[in-house]
Amino acid sequence: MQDNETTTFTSTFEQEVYEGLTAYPKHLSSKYFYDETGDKLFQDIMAMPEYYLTDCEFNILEENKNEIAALFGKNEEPFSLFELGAGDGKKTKILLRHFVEKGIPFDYRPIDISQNALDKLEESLKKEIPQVEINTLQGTYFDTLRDIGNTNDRKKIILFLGSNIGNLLHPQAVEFLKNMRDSVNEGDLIFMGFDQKKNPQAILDAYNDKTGITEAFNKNILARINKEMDADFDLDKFLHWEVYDPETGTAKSYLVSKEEQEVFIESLELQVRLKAWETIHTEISQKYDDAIVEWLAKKAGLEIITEFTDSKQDYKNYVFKK
Ligand code: AVI
Repeated sequence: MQDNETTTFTSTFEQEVYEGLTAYPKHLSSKYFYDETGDKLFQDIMAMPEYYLTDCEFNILEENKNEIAALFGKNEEPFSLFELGAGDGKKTKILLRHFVEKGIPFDYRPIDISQNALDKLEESLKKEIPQVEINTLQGTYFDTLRDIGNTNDRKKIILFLGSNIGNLLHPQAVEFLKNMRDSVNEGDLIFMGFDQKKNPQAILDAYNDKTGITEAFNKNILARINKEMDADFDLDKFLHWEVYDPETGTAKSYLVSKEEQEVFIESLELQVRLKAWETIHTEISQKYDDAIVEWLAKKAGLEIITEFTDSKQDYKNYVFKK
């Protein structure tokens, strides 16, 4: 609930919706896509043939698991494997299974904002790979990176898969990498996925599938505002629109108002006016090349020690140290 002079809100979500929809041009943050429906839609996206990122990373881990095991488990020193935004851990299980088979000493510490996701992951691991010692950590990236920084009992490896970093603008990505750097010690490693620049059409197809799953995912932010802030967005009055700039490597998602309309958000006591074809920018999905990743690493005080990729170089996992 906001009051006009000294605007106060009951959550950061409310505050950011207010600020984003009273700004010009309008914007909303993609971090708010993820409620239960959004999580489910993202699972569906990852299973779509157009969304090549998942298969690429899956194959890179499968093809290189021996080399990755040698890198992480160097000198047979036990390590803790932290994973930011672990989700269902599907890709990580390739590594976990392999480490167990090779008798590599490690424990797994998945981190996620959703306790529900962590409970499910723990349950599935107990069934599928019961030898893995698992300690879950619930929280935001920011809080948990601080916790990781305070944990110094073992060598640390931090995984950040899925090109999740791509949802951050470059200055935010540098800040995030700096936080990562601050949470590790000499000898620790950071293993991250970065989707690469490629045929622009493949990128547009991945973010604008014909079945409309990505459209529903993008519009879920309006559905959430309807549910959680008592608003009356009519989802059919918006188009999902994707653009990709092959020069900068930035894919951008928009919701475009198909007509002039007014929406009321009860909890914010806010009337939102949209002109016909006015945009709400919702997400960036940055694509990278070596030069961009090297530049980000340098800015954050990290060094790239090696990288793994697929035959077409569509996707890369880089390994950083401090
Ligand atoms: C979570 N993140 C890395 C996904 C991406 O590719 O930007 C989210 C997504 N947006 C549309 N499709 C998938």
